[in-house]
Amino acid sequence: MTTCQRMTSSSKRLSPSEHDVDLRSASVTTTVPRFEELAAPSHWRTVDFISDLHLQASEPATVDAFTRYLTHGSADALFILGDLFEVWVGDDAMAEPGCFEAQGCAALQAAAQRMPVYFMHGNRDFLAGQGFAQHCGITLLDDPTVLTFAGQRYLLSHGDLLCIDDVDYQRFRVQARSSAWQHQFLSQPLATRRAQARGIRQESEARKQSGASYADVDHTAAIAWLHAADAHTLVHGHTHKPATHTLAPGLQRVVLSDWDAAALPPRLETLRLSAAGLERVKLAPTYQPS
Ligand SMILES: [Mn+2]
Repeated sequence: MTTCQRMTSSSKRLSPSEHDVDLRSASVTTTVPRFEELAAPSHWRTVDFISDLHLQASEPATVDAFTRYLTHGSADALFILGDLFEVWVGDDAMAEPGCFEAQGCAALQAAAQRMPVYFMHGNRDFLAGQGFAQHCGITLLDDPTVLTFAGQRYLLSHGDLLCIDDVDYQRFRVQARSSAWQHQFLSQPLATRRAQARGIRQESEARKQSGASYADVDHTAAIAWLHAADAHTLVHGHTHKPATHTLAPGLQRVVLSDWDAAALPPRLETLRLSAAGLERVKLAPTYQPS
């Protein structure tokens, strides 16, 4: 069972029929999805990529680090490639005073006044909708998207769709992308949705404690995506295994770090794109528990 991975991504623009999983046979292919295209304006000198912050009430140090990063960050644009929030149970959640969603949104709102902020869904926050985006002043981004920057094409994804070995998860992903599933979930009272999310989180923690392994990005599928996108570099998160992999001559996969300000040493990192290419930038932990 892969419950923790099942709060999965949803782009309402893709219907299950366009997905690469056949529910009847559970066969998973490497069908390449459609790409959104985004051309960076020429005045962008630096672009930051982050993902997998998993903001939640029980991790105030990471919430604080995110707020500080947005306050002091110097990039010309920010791309959040999924799982900014540990869970998103509906856009109405951010209206609850003092909740972690409200804190995260306030930080995003302030940052969006200074630079464009793009948000791609992860498998945890796939229910973040247009209400959230409009409230924060940010732009939702399809998964995957090709970003053209300084004449190069970068393929951006959360990464869960490429973990094709986890068939149970991919099946759930198709289901959770459907408007019927989302309507049913969102029609429940907020407190019920929060309780369900807590239950899922507990199962997820139990699975992590048990040492269960998770599927990783499939290299054949990643290469197929890159060829189809006419791109040389795939940037993704989700797996929490930051590394740069050469997939084939001239093709690479760059994996973003997750964030945990309370870990020793802290994991606080952005991937910065400039005309010189991609560079990992460690962020200084500044949070002092009171
Ligand atoms: Mn994820």
